[in-house]
Amino acid sequence: MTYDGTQLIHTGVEERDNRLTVTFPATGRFAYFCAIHPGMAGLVNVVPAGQPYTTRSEAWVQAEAENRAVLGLVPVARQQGLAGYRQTTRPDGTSLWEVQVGSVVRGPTGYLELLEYFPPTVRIRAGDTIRWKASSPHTVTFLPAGQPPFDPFEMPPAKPSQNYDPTRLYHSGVLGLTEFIGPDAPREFDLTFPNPGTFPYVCLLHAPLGHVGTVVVESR
Ligand SMILES: [Cu+2]
Repeated sequence: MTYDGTQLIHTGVEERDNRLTVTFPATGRFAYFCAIHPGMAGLVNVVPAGQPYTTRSEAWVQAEAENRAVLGLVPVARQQGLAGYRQTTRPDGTSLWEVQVGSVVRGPTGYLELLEYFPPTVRIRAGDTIRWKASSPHTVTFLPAGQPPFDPFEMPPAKPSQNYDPTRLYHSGVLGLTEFIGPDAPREFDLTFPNPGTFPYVCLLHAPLGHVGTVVVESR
């Protein structure tokens, strides 16, 4: 594939673990970006013959500076994520818990996202409801015993009942695809937990990176 700035090159989202090889026949500065992750952008600077490339040590120095800038945003992102954690008592005495999914902070050299549920473990009482809210791409997925993880872009959302039943699959679908679909993209998922127990769940996009959560339900 060659790119001179006049045509579209798009990997798509389904071709996972894929490789894209592009040849740049013309000099110039060519910007590219990830259509899913806001602020994830790159630039290819094609210099004329005879001009030096970016060396590995230059790239390293720049990356280190960007790392320092972005890691300084971690406390801000954590605070922002936990700011979305709320408990509301409903007329019947049960609680509605709001849990933010992921927390994005934009900085001068890019953006930082914490791939977490805020908080990762929620302790509630039987009859309470949790509402998860995502403004970036994540899932809330409760896999029944024996069901392996799957590609969340392939499987439609599943909510067989409002009351959580651990023998069934509950899957929000990919929430927060706002940059991709637009403002109408689904952002929320809620479930009621009628019975005590400990129920692990995962984000199918980021579970290998540690994006997992637990709901601990105590008797009322
Ligand atoms: Cu995630």
